[in-house]
Amino acid sequence: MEFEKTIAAIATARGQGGVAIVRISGTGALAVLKKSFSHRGKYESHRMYHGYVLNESGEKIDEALGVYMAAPRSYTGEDVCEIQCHGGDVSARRVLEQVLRAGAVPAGPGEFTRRAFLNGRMDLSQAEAVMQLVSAGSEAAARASLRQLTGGVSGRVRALMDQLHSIRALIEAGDDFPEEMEETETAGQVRSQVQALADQLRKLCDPRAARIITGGSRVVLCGRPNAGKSSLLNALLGAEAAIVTDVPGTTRDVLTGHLELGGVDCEISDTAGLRDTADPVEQIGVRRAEEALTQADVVLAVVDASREFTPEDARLLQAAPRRTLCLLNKTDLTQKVDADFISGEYNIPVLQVSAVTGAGLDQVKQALLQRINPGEAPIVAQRHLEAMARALQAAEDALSALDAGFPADVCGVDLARCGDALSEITGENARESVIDRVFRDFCVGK
Ligand SMILES: Nc1nc2c(ncn2[C@@H]2O[C@H](COP(=O)(O)OP(=O)(O)O)[C@@H](O)[C@H]2O)c(=O)[nH]1
Ligand SMILES: [Mg+2]
Repeated sequence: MEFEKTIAAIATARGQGGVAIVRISGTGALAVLKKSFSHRGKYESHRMYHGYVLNESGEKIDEALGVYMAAPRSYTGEDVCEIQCHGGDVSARRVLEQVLRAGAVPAGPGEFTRRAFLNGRMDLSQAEAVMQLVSAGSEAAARASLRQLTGGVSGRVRALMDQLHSIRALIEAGDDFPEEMEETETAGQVRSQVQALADQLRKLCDPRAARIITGGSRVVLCGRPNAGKSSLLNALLGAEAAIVTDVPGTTRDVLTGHLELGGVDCEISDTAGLRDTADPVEQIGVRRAEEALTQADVVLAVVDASREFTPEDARLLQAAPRRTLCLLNKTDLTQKVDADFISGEYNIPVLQVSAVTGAGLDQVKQALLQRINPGEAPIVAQRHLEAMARALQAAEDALSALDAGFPADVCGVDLARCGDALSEITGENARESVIDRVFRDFCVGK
C-alpha cells in the first residue's frame, strides 16, 4: 500500500536523554534526509552515517547519525529514515522542524505502526502489542506484550482458524456425499471437534490472569486496630509509607504502596482497623476497608500474637474469603496466640511474622507470589478477551444446536460467527472503526 505523504515525528520520549530519534517514513523519506543531512553521496540501506543536520541555509542544527532503511525491510514497510540526534527537547524539535520544512508532514498518533499494519508488516494484535509494551508498568506486562508482539496471539488465532476450517470441510463433505456419510455420524464428528475448539477457547481466556498481568494484583491488609497492619505495610515495602503509632484507630483511610513480586505489580493496601467505632471519620475508614476487601486478590488478615485472641479476631477469620492468609504478627513478643490453633479452627494458612524484626516477611512474599501468580496467560488485551468470549459463545451455540438434534450444517452460521470474532483479533477484514479505535490511544512517534 502506498501512502501519499511522507510522515515524520520524534520517536523518543520527551525530556533530557542521551539521544533522540526523529523518524521519517514514506516514499519521500530519503529525499527529506538528503535535504537535511550533511552526508553526500550514496546512502546504502541499513547503514549509519555520521554527519550534521543542516537547515536550508546550510547552518548546523546538530551533530547526528543518519540511517536509510529501504522498503520493505523497515518498521513501516516503506522507505524509512532516522536521524539520531542529541537528546533533550530542543535538538530533537529543531531537527523535526527541519525535516518538516524538507517536505515531510507531522505523523499522527500511532501512524507509523498503522502503516506497518496496513502494509502487512504485522497484524493488529502485534500492532497493539507495541503500545502495550511501551506502556507496560511491570516486567510481567512487558513479557506478555513481547510474546504478543512476536506472534503469540496471532499463532493461536491461526491455529483456531485452521480448526474451524477443518470443521467446515467436514460439514461440507457430509453435504456433498450424503449417502456415504451417515448424517448422525457427521454430526457426532462435528460435535467432538467443536467441543475441542470451545475447550481451547475457554482455556485461552483467563480474565483474572490478564488483569493481574496488565493492571497488577491487589493485596489488602486487614485486622483489628493495633495488630500491626501499618507496620507490616511499611516492612513489606521497605519504606515508611504509613503512620505507625500505638494509638488504636491511627489509620483511617486506605493507604497503598507497590511491590513487584516475580515481575508482577502488587498493590498492597493498608486499611483502618475493623471495629465498631463512634468516630465518624473512622467509620468511613472502616467502610472503605470493607470495600477494599471485596476487591482483593489476596487478603492478609493480621492477628496480634502478643494479646489474647478476641471475638473481633474470630469474626475477621470466620468471614475470611478463601483467598486469605493469616499473618500472626508480633511473634518477637511473648506469644499468647498459637498458629496451630488458628489454622485448625479456621482452616486458613498461618504465617508467623514480626513487622519489627522482619522475621517471616520473605515467606509472606513467597506465599503472595504463589497465590497471585498469573502464569504466562497468552491473551492479555481486553479487546482480544472480548473477541475470544464472543468466539466461545458462538462455539457453544453451535454445540447447543447439535445437541438439539439439528443437522450439522445448521451450525455453520454459528461457526462463521466464531471465525469472524477470531479474525477481529488479528485484524483480517477489520472494519475501519476497529482499526481507528486501536490506534487512537497510541502516542505520536510510534
Ligand atoms: N513488638 C512488636 N511491635 C509491633 C509489631 N508490629 C507493630 N508493632 C507495634 O504495634 C503498634 C501498632 O502498630 P500499627 O502498625 O500502627 O498497627 P495497626 O493499627 O494495625 O496499623 C505500634 O506501636 C507498633 O510499633 C511487631 O511485629 N512487634
Ligand atoms: Mg494502621
